[in-house]
Amino acid sequence: MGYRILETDDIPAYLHERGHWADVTDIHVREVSDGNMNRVFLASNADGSHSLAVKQALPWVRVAGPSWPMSPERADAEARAYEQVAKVAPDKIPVIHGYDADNYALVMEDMSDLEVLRTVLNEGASYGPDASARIGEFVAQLTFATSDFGMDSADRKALIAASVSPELCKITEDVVLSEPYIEHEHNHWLPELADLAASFRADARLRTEVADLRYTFMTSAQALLHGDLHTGSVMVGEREGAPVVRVFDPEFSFVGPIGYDLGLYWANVLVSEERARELGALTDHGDQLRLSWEAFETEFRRLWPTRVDTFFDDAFVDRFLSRVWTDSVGYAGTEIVRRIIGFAHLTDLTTLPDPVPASRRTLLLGRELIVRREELTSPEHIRALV
Ligand code: SR1
Ligand code: MG
Repeated sequence: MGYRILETDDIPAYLHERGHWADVTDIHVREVSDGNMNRVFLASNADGSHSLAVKQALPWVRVAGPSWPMSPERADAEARAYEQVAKVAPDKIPVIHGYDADNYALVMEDMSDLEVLRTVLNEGASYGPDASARIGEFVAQLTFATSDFGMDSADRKALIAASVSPELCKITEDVVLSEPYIEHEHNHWLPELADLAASFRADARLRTEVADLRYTFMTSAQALLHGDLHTGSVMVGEREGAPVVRVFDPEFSFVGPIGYDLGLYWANVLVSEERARELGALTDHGDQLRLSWEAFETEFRRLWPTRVDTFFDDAFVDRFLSRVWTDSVGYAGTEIVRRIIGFAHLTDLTTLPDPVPASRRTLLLGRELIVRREELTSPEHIRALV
């Protein structure tokens, strides 16, 4: 049978067809689709002893509908990314029970006992000691293993070829790395931000710096990325008394600049901080960029002696990490800007009683991160700017 769009009522039979839960008949299913792109169903049985999630890519952007067609092959990219991460950081992703390439559907662990990090933060909780460090480690483990330091050159070329994802990269090249700086029907903003949106469109210096970051995004095949590592792509919680952090939704995965993953996370951390500042509810927000960077750097340097090509010497890793840092600062800026005057906004700001002051502050911060990224060389510099 070819590709068919699954509905809630199809899921029990679909699970049986795919070889799951042959003996389970009392399957209850609910749709919990939440992100911009795909549909997600949770299936469980009556006594709660079985539960699974089914995620299917539609042939369009879910929130836009058929007017914005999008190849469901993005699910292939997601499945491939999970395979790679499972080799090096299996504790940081959901368990994948199977991928159905005909229907672009993943059957995976039900994580409904955990919570989306963005939701937790929006509700006023702190990050705790673990989340950002695990994210930094995740980025280091995935990117080191899939870089020319972690893989033989021929295998790397095969990975790059297999991970090419033109449609999803184009979304990022458009909605993150160009549209917010030009007139585009996708863009929208609060009326009180119209002056800033106009000044960003007229800002030649900003435009050139974003073009530079966009070019790096399009050409720098450093390592396999998650590709959309915002706080809505992270689940947190506790299992058996221990903190749990799971990164999910790597459908934007491709081989690109490492700083894109770190930068996306940092932007979302900084937006969350401005929300908390607005509400007078700051907790540990100001530590998170540093914690994730330190964990990333520590893990990357821990793995460095295992590199497959020792022509890359110890002095080179310092230079490499310093470039990753600078890229990350710049991409953090672009992620902030697009989340306020581009297509996809963030509930961190949109659900504030008055979103204007925090949105203005954050937007201006985003610009500084982009244009001054070369001089912002440490987490302390970013703190001073914030
Ligand atoms: C049309 S998609 C807009 C955004 O949703 C995804 O989560 C990515 O962040 C993408 O940029
Ligand atoms: Mg997503």
